[in-house]
Amino acid sequence: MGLKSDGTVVAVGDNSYNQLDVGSWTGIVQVAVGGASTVGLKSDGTVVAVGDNSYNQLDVGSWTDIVQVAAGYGHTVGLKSDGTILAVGNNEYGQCTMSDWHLGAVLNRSPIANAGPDQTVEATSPSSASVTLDGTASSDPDGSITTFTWTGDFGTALGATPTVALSVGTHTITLTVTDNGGLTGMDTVQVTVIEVPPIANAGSDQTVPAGATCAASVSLDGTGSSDPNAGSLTFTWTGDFGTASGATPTVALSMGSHTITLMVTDNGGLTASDTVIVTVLDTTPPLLVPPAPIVAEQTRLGGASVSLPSPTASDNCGFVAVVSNPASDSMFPPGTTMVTFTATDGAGNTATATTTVTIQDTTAPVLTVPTDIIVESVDVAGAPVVYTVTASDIVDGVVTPTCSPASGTVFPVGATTVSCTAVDLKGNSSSVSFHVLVTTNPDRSGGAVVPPDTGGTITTPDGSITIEIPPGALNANTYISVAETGTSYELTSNLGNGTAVYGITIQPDGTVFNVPITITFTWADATMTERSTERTSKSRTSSSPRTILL
Ligand SMILES: [Ca+2]
Ligand SMILES: [Ca+2]
Ligand SMILES: [Ca+2]
Ligand SMILES: [Ca+2]
Repeated sequence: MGLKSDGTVVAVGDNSYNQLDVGSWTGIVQVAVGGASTVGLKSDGTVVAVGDNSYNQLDVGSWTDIVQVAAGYGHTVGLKSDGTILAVGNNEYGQCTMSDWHLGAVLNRSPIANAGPDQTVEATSPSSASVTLDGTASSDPDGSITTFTWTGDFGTALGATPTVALSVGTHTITLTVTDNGGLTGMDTVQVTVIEVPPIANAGSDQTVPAGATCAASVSLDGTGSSDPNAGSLTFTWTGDFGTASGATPTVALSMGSHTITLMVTDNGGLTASDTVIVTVLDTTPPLLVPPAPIVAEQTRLGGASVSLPSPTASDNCGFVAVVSNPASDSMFPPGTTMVTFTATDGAGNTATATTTVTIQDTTAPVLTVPTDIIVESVDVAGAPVVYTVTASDIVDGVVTPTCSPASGTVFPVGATTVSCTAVDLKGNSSSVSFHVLVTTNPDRSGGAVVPPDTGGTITTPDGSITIEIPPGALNANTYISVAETGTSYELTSNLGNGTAVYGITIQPDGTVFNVPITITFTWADATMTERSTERTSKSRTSSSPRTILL
């Protein structure tokens, strides 16, 4: 018969009375072997027995508080904790009669261990917790507990309330108490240490200005995150920029509002999340370069309409709209007008720049003068000549010109240059001249220069004209004559028909002109001298034809 430390019993040998049927026993603290029986004392003070029961020596089922058992050939004896004796079985020899036994000493009873209730605690440091165990509910029924011994995966601790370090997880801890009599009691307690999740803090919402490319480089801040049990943290940021790691990453964000999520993970694998909103705003005004100052010529009394060149405008975020005041193609008054350009970007940022429009009048009046005037005078002193000269200015309208000699003046015989000048209100002036040729009767010698070096026009209201080409030009006898036929004038010359000489276009001989006729000289180097003239009329034949020496 053998009692194992785990409270079970093994047996070998004669089993004719089933005295070895102890395989199912547990919790046994003592065994006794009788003649053909086996008795076991359980830790709870009860007794079990198997084998020969012919003397009722197995009738121990009602026994309690037994602290020791013994077995004889046909009887079983039990010692109770109070010192009295129980006995069953063969009493042929009075071996079961022990009711008057008086035991002088009470046996020591085992202490009862109490390791406290199971507990679950949060980790107080990375992956572990300091846990206080409590064995103060242990007791000894007849003495005192002298030692508390706790054992577990942490090792061994002593005392009623030791503090031990336990890792995250579930631990079974055994308390063994020993009383002053050296007996022991055992109990177990389960302590579970749980990881504490971290606390995420993605930082304060922030607004940042967009940069030159309409984006911003933004620093995120997760340093406000923590782990209550001081675990290490890893940081993962996600948003429309992608993902970033670390407590304070820098990410590139486009213009607009971005919601970014921070997830922190502690060393125990627990996570927590927080979000932060980052808004990227365009705060940069457009770049505006105005056109150079504009100078335009006045086109009417009120000024001029001016089409303004566009300024150069750009913005970091692309869009920009430009307006001007006054608008392009407005009527600008004479003088200098400030023009203000305003550029506005998509975010409403504005920039202004100015230029000037100056309307000026630098255009002189235009003079209208008569063609050269030929007047025949019966007075060798000359003749009064009346002419009309007008002038107008784009801006000022009609301008009164001044001419010298003035209209109505007596012009001397010969050619006189009349110079006319018109000045507008801005002082712009223009001058034009023309000629007045006063001729006299044919008896007068000498001649007038009409006009020198420029050619000219002679209008003969009537009469005949002979034009001779001077020596050195062609020959001394070169001439062109226009003879009155009575009803008109006929051209004759010795130059042949259709010949052009120094710009004179000669008509064929016999060409008949209707009066009046005009002969035009156009070559530049000719000097036309009227050698002699005679007043003629359609009513009579000229006896002294007018001759012009070229
Ligand atoms: Ca005790
Ligand atoms: Ca933690
Ligand atoms: Ca902008
Ligand atoms: Ca003018």
